[in-house]
Amino acid sequence: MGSFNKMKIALIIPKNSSDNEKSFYDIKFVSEFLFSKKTFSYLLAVPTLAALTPPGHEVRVFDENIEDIDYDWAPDLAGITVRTMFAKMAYGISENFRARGVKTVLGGIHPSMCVEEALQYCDSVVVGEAENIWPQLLADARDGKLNRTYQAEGKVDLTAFPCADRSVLSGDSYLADIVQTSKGCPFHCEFCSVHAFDGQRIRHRTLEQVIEEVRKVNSTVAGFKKKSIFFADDNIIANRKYARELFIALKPYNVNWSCQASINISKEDELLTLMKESGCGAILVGLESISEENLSCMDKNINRKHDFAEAIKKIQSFGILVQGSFILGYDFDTKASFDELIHFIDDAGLLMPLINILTPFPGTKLFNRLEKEGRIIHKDWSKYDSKNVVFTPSRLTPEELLEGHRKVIRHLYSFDSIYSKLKYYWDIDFWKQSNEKDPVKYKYRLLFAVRLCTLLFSLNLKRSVFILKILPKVFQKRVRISTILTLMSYNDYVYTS
Ligand code: B12
Ligand code: SF4
Repeated sequence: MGSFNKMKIALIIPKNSSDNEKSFYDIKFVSEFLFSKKTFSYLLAVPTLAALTPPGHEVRVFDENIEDIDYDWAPDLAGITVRTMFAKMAYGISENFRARGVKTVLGGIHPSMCVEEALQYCDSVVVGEAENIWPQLLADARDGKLNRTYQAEGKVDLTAFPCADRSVLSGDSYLADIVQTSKGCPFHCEFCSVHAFDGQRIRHRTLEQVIEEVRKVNSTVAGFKKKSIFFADDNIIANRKYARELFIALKPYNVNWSCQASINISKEDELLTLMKESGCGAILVGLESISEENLSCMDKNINRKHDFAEAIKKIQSFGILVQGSFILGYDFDTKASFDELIHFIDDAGLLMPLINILTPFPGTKLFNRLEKEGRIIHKDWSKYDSKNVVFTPSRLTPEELLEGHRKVIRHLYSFDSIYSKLKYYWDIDFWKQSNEKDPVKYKYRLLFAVRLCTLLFSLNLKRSVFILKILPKVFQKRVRISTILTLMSYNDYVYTS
C-alpha cells in the first residue's frame, strides 16, 4: 500500500423538511422561542461514520437542520445519510457536490431500499450497515476506484466497533443525545422497515460500551439544562435481562432519558421501577391503532393482547410519561375513526400523542401490497413524512384522511386541551421525582417566564390566555419547562401547517 493520503470528508445530515414546512418532529417553534438554532437531535449514523473513519482524515459534519453546507470547503468525498422523507433534499445536495467535482456516497435506509434510484444521483451507494464497509470505501475513494455499490454482508457485530464520535457535531445545538444499545426487532409489522433492514434478531452492544458512551454524553448541556438521552433502540426491553442490567447500570449517572418500548412493558413492574429509578422520564409506545382489525391488518398482534387505557395508566403510575404514537389511515379506518381516537386519547389523558398518517415506506410489506393493489398515488418522497396522504385509503378518500388527521391533531393540541391535561398532571404532581433528576435552574425559569411574556403581545389570543394561566406555574420546581415548550411547539405545528 502506498503512503497515506489524507482526505477531506464531509458528512451530511440533510434538512428534515423545507423551510416553510413544520412537523411534530422538528422544533422550529422551540428554536424561535430560544432565539437560537436548536434541533431535537442529530442522526446517529453521522457520528457513527466519524468514529469509523481511520485517523488522519479531516472530517467535517454539516447538519442542514442547524447550519448551511460549506460547499467551498471542497471535500474529497461527501457522505450523506438518507431517510425517505428527505431523499429528494439528499439527492440535491449530492448533485451540488458532484457539480463541484466532489465524489458522493449515499447510505441509510432509503438508498438501501431504493438502490437504483439513489445511484442516479451519486457515485456510490452503501446498502445496509456501514461498519464493515466504510474504511474500505474510504481507501477505494482515496485510490480513485470507488465501487458503484457496497453491499453489507450479514448483520454487524455491534460489540466490535467504537462508540459514535460526537466531537464532530455542533454540540450545543441539540436538545438530546441519541445512544443506541441494540438493533433488530423480532416483530414484523407491515408498515415498518426495521425488521427488513436491521434483522429480526436482537443484537446488543456490551453494557460497558453503552455506559462508557452514556458517561461521555451525560455531562453535555443544551443551554438551559442538562441534555437528555434518547435511546434509539426500537424496543428497549426486547431483551429483558439486558434491559434490567442496563437500567441498574444507568442509575448512578443521574441521566434524564427516554426511549421506545413495546406495550408489554406495562406488565413489567420490576423493569418499570428500575427505569424510573434510573431517570427514565418518558416512553414512546407504538400503540398504532385502537381498532383490533387494524392491528391485525398491520401484523401488530402484540398490541391486541393489551387494554391500552389500563397499560397507559399502569406505566404512568410509575411516574413515567407514555408518549403514544398512532397511525391514521389503515384499511379499517372510517370517518368515525377520527372522533373515536380523540375520545380515546382524551379519556386516557395522553399528554403528547404523536398522530401520524399511514406512510408506505419503500422496502416495507405495506409498500409492496399497496403498490400491487394500485393504491400508491405518487412517489414524491418529500411527502412521505407521515403528515401527507400518498396512497388511497381503503374506506376513506385521501382528502377525508387528511382532513380527519388535521381534526384530530387540532383538537388534541388546542390550548384548551393542552391546558386541561397539563393541569391534571400538575394536580397529581406527576413530575415530582423527575425534576429532582433534571433540575432547571431558577435563572432559566425566569428567562422562560420573560420570554413567555413577550409572546403575550402577539396576535395569538388563545396562546396569550394559555400563557397567563401557566405563568405562575413556571417557577414551581416540579413543573417541567421542556414539556410546556414541547406542547406549545406541537400547537404551533398543528395550527400553522
Ligand atoms: C431513533 C429513531 C427516531 C427518533 C429520533 C430521530 C433521530 N434523530 O434519529 C424519533 C422517535 C424522534 C423518530 C421519529 C421519526 N421516525 Co424514526 N427512527 C428511529 C430509529 C428507531 C433509530 C434510528 C437510529 O438512530 N439508528 C441508528 C443508526 C446508527 O442507524 P442508521 O441510521 O440506520 O445508520 C446505519 C446504516 O443505515 C448506514 N448509514 C446510514 N447513513 C449512512 C450514510 C452513509 C454515507 C453510509 C456509508 C452509511 C450510512 O450505516 C449506519 C451504521 O450502521 C429508526 C429505526 C431503526 N432501527 O433504524 C426509526 C426510523 C429511522 N424512523 C422512521 C420514521 C418514519 C420516523 C417518523 C416519520 C415517525 C413515524 N411516522 O414513524 C419520525 C420522523 C422523524 C424526523 N422528522 O426526523 C423510519 C424511517 C423510514 C424511512 N424509510 O425513512 C425508521 C427507519 C423506522 C421505521 N418505521 O421504519 N425516529
Ligand atoms: S413497528 Fe416496532 S415492533 Fe413493529 S416491527 Fe417495527 S420496530 Fe418492531
